[in-house]
Amino acid sequence: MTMKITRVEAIPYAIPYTTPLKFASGAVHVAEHILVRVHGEDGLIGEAEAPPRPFTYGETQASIKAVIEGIFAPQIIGLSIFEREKVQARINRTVGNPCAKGALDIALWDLAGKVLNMPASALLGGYTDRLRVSHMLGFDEPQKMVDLAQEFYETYGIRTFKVKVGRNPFQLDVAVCRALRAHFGDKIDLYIDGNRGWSASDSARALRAMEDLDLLFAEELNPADEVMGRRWLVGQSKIPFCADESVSRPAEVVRELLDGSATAISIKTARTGFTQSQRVLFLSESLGVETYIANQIDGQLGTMASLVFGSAYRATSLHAAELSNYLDMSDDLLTEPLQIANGEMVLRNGPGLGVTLDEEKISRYRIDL
Ligand code: MUC
Ligand code: MG
Repeated sequence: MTMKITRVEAIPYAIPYTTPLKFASGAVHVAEHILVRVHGEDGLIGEAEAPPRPFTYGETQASIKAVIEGIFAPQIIGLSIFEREKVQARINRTVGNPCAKGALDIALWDLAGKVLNMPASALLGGYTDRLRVSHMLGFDEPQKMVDLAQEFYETYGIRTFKVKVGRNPFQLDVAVCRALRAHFGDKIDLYIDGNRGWSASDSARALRAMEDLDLLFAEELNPADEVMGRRWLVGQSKIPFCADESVSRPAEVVRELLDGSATAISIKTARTGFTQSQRVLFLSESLGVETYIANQIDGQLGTMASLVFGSAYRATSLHAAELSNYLDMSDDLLTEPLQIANGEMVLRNGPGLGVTLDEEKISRYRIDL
């Protein structure tokens, strides 16, 4: 079947957060994202969301729009929507730009699903229809973070929390984790994410100070570029040490694992789309390395993409997935908002990603760059 890509749009929009997320490498107050729309020749449109993370990958709303419209679109218009590997070969001649590439790829999968009238989850792997949800808790005072966790525990049934750490001195973060464990006992699972905020030595001390808190994972506590310090730290960690922003493509996964700089891998569809996320997943799974679906502070469209990919495979269904931080936003673009109940999010049955966007909301939040 041929079905040509006829047009690619990159639409910037801005939606404020009601609860801004603060973490060691930055803070997010407004979702300044790009809606990517890939048009097929039959009039169907594939859609995906690119959340720029300037402080992580160096992409901005303006750079994503520019690279999609100016560099990628001219190279892929005219290809069949099913020639995903050709699309990958062409866009990966350009290094970097993970979120621009990720959204383009997800929009193509969404379009393929719409053309075939099949859910993208079934095209990917069709393992299950739901994932347990993990919520990310941004920086605050210990009691406020406990109160917020309690609210998500009661309202949505969420039982897994990723605690942002990486502050200096590290004792404040240790106090937060201790307060959460004291409040919930063994009713919740906890893991931590440092966003490169600590040194190797502080990370080691913090992990020792939290040894009794039964943490599931420690994520990116110090920078992977501190090569020897990172390897030293990972070598002594008693829990899997997860690489996140240091693994924005499969080759980086290989380097970190071979180097002893990570023992678990976070998968974010926002930065590796579906096609490169498959490579990251299959590589990790084949090596016996655990993965979990993480959050790039996605809106609802990006969150649905994470659910579609994560639920399609057994390995990514084993751990709770970070699918809830869209709840911190004041509004979103979907006609029917996502739902979390009993700590789970369930797939929609429609073709592609299974969601539809509200044109009125797109016009309301659209901005000119
Ligand atoms: C995370 O896991 O690091 C913070 C920055 C970013 O790019 O994603 C978030 C969450
Ligand atoms: Mg992280």
